[in-house]
Amino acid sequence: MSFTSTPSLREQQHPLIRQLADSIEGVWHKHLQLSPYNLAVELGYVEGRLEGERLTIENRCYQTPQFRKMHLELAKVGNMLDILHCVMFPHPEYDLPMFGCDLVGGRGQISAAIVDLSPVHLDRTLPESYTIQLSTLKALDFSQPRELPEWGHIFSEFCLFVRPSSPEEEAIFLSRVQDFLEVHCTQAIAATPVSPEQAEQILAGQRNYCTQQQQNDKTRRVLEKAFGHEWAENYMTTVLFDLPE
Ligand code: BLA
Repeated sequence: MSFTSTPSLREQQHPLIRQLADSIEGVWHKHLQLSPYNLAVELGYVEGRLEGERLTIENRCYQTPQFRKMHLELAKVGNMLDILHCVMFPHPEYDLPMFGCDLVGGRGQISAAIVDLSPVHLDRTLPESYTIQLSTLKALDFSQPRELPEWGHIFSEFCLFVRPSSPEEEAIFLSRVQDFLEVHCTQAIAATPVSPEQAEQILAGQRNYCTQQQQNDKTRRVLEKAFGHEWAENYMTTVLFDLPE
């Protein structure tokens, strides 16, 4: 008999989502000092119904000395839609960008794969140490790049947004996410706190990032259809893209 709680949803997801979830947690465990971050209990595991299909959401959340909240979410709508959503929210006392990753797929095909380290400076630049390291990564050439929506101006010049069209492209995407996380985690553990004035500006940058992400109608529509308008609004502003008090 096994007493470990198996991540039930993970096994049922598209292989790229499963690999990415394992890989994200692997890099986190390798570099960071993780403690649990408690979401409201009723939001850890959620079920609703969407067009006759069951929508299941499974959340994992951690915190570390550098990150206020590190959120990894897997969601599944029947056999139609598999979703991975991940955001790392730094404490505003550190000059660190927002790591974000979203994968959306259905029926064996990932339609949207996006990863970025997004700036929180008012002038939309990343810390110089990030720009230097990210610039050394080799340029990638995907056969189906995707266009960012209007609110996508929050993303950096290093943002990758594609529809991976082969197992090779899926592997390249996975590997780029790992590269971003390696850069991010090693930068984060070396970071020192900024002045209160700078922290205030970083908080404003994080607020802008979250406000723009909340404009994603595609996410909102899925959640609204399954759980209703009010629930979706609450979930988007308190779980997916919340801010510190
Ligand atoms: C797109 N997000 C989408 C799509 C769906 C969702 C259905 C459309 C897929 C497609 O166009 O092929 C749904 N995403 C969800 C749901 C959740 C989710 C329901 O995370 C959570 C329960 N989104 C993020 C993060 C980023 C992000 C962190 O959560 C980026 C770092 C980006 N998702 C993102 C973008 C699109 C998208 C840019 C395309 C939006 C568009 O084309 O309008």
